[in-house]
Amino acid sequence: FGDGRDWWFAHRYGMFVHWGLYSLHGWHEQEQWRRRVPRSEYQKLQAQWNPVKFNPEAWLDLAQEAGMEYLCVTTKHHDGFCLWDTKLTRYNTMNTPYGKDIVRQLADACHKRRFPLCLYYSIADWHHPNYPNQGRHHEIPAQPEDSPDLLAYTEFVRGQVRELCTQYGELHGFWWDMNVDLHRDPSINALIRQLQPKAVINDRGYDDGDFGTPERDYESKVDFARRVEACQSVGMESWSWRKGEDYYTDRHLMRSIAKFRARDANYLLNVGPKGDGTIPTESAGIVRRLGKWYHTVREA
Ligand code: FUL
Repeated sequence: FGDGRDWWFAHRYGMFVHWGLYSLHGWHEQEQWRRRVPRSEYQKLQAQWNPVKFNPEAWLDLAQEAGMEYLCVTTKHHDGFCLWDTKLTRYNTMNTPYGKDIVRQLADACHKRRFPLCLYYSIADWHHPNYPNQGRHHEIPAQPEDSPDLLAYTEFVRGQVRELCTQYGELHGFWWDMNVDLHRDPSINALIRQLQPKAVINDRGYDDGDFGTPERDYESKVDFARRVEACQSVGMESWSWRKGEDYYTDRHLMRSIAKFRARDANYLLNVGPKGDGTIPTESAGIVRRLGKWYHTVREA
């Protein structure tokens, strides 16, 4: 890049975290859609959100012990629930028994140890009345109370981007997910670039961004002509914590990380904390064991 975003080339391995209301049930981050849970039902989880054991230092200790060099965390997944003190919807962590801003705590902890923080943000939104849900793949059919309006929704996204890029200090990345039918609006990434010059931006937003994002095991289809950050979860079924999850073997994940590393690509390995805020023992174990191996690879 030749600018503030160059940190990314020296930090090849990061921790991805999927965490939100869905973590309370421990089934899947797309529970609302996959199980066709009515919105009125799903949003009741907000009243149960109380991750009293959440400790950002513990997450970062694990990441650093494992040789990971940046963090990327879901600020809002497809369910629309926001993990920060947003003024643009009441569907956020402040209006819960917990009542505290998760992004604030993570940002403070990251800044204290100069650990790069990237924010994941889903454009698909199963809660916001203006999101043009049409029952497409990964979409809930519009509800009677909705008023689908792509432009109004885009302004909501812009407002949230502004909050995230102005209230939490320095960000190192913005990780979009699920753009709306390739709705193009390069002004949104331009806003991020203006407010957060170190932030790398992925390709799932309103323009092509800085890098491609192959996920899971699709290495063969990857376009290495452009910059790449692969992502993979420790669990085979879900990105968020799942009871009874089948975890990949260490060997499988090592092979995957090594493949991308050999192509000078970045790699995000994902864990899903439980509803109480702790990272499950199985996932933490995988991350730690891979870390022992990764340290030797990095130094080689
Ligand atoms: C996908 C999402 O639909 C999954 O839930 C997950 O967040 C993955 C990283 O990206 O597009």
